[in-house]
Amino acid sequence: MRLASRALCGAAGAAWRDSFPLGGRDVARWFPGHMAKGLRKMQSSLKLVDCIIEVHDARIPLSGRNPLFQETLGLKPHVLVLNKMDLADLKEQQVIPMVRGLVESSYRYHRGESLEYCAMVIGIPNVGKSSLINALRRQHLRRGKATRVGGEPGITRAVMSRIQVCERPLMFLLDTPGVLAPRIASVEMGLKLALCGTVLDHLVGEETLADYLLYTLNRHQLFG
Ligand SMILES: Nc1nc2c(ncn2[C@@H]2O[C@H](COP(=O)(O)OP(=O)(O)OP(=O)(O)O)[C@@H](O)[C@H]2O)c(=O)[nH]1
Ligand SMILES: [Mg+2]
Repeated sequence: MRLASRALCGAAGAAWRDSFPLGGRDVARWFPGHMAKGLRKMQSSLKLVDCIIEVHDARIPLSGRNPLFQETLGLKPHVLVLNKMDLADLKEQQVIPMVRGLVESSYRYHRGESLEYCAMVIGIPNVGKSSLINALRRQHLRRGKATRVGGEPGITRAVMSRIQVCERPLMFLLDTPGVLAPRIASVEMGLKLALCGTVLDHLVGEETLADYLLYTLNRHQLFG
């Protein structure tokens, strides 16, 4: 009710809040065991791959970066994918040629002789890593789902065995669990992450989250 009355009050011409009161709030830590374990396994799987595909939610290109990835997995060539751009046509996506070009122009360590390409798909939770793998497989191989997808964070819980996504060039992808930074840098960042479904709502508080969404929509004059 409080939210609805604020929206109505705005529609009648009252001033919008130009800042969101964050004082005294804190974001609970959310770095469950499967993330720490997943990250260790991702590090030890680096020797199996030529390239890293880092998937982002296009709505939070800055808040959605996890600095841990650069520190721990930064050695290999990197492709950044901005996912959830629903207006983008999948047929236009260039992930496979880009990975191929990047691998061919990079040093491949002990994998120099290998004729196949392998990349690890990483990112924070729920940004669409597994969906991307299934979509590439469907597009290039016309084959069905190979990894589980779901609407809440934490669906993929461990580094999976490699999944073929293309025949020419022969390419495999490793799906991995979404990994957040162990400490979310600010409450506002936590709110953005939660609104995009990458952290659980209760960590920032459902009411605060709803209020922040309303504040953001009002600021952008999105009254629909
Ligand atoms: N609107 C929209 N939703 C998407 C897109 N890609 C994935 N999703 C949805 O986002 C949710 C998460 O997708 P997943 O592929 O499971 O995400 P993930 O990154 O593998 O998640 P974790 O395994 O939990 O880390 C699902 O509900 C998907 O249907 C997209 O391009 N647009
Ligand atoms: Mg997944």
